Amino acid sequence: SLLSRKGRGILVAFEGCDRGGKSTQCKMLVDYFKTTGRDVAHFSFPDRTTIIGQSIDSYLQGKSELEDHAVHLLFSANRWEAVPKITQLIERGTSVIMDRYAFSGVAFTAAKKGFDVTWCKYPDRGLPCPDIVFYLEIATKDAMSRASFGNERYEKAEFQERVAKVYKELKSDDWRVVDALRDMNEIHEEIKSTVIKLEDNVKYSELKNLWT
Ligand code: FDM
Ligand code: MG
Repeated sequence: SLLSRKGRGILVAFEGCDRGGKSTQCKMLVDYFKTTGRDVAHFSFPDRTTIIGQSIDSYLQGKSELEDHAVHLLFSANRWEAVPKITQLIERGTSVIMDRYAFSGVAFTAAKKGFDVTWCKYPDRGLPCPDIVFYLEIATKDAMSRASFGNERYEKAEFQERVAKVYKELKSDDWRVVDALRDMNEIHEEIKSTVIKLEDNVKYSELKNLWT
């Protein structure tokens, strides 16, 4: 596809267990992009505003039950339905910062009994591949001492431990593991400098496809 003269936007994903500060760091990075005049868009998954997202939201709040494979596919479909928007933004030079992505999809489902990572990855195979993934690493005991988990499905210490184990299997060279226990401004500085270094390298390259 044609890349504009200013180059494409970069695709950044934030991942990790609950209470690692993903949303805070996402917001800080988006604000940094805005204040420096870069075009930027912010996505969070699940996107609870779509029809698919509403079923996911109801499931997460425990208001409805869904079969485990079926809900896995809904989470994936909720990403695929955003792909036309994401690719158009990237191609037109807007960077996209995502709070959770396919790695959450795999980590949270594969943490359930009877699921394997290979099966879990398949529906997300071919999605736009993030240029970089920031994994905010936090031990479950530290996450729990930050604030008690809420009432949503999956917000339990034992399950989060299992999720963390799957994330470890998913790590690749495009991941930066960030120690989430540090001061949020310090973490932001580290993320910012990593993104700045990366920017020029990816601007004129094609976006890759995930897990292909
Ligand atoms: N989650 C999130 C999944 O189980 N699969 C997915 O594909 C995604 C994107 O949904 F417990 C889980 C992770 C978390 C919950 O996420 C909602 P937020 O970040 O707490 O809204
Ligand atoms: Mg949550």
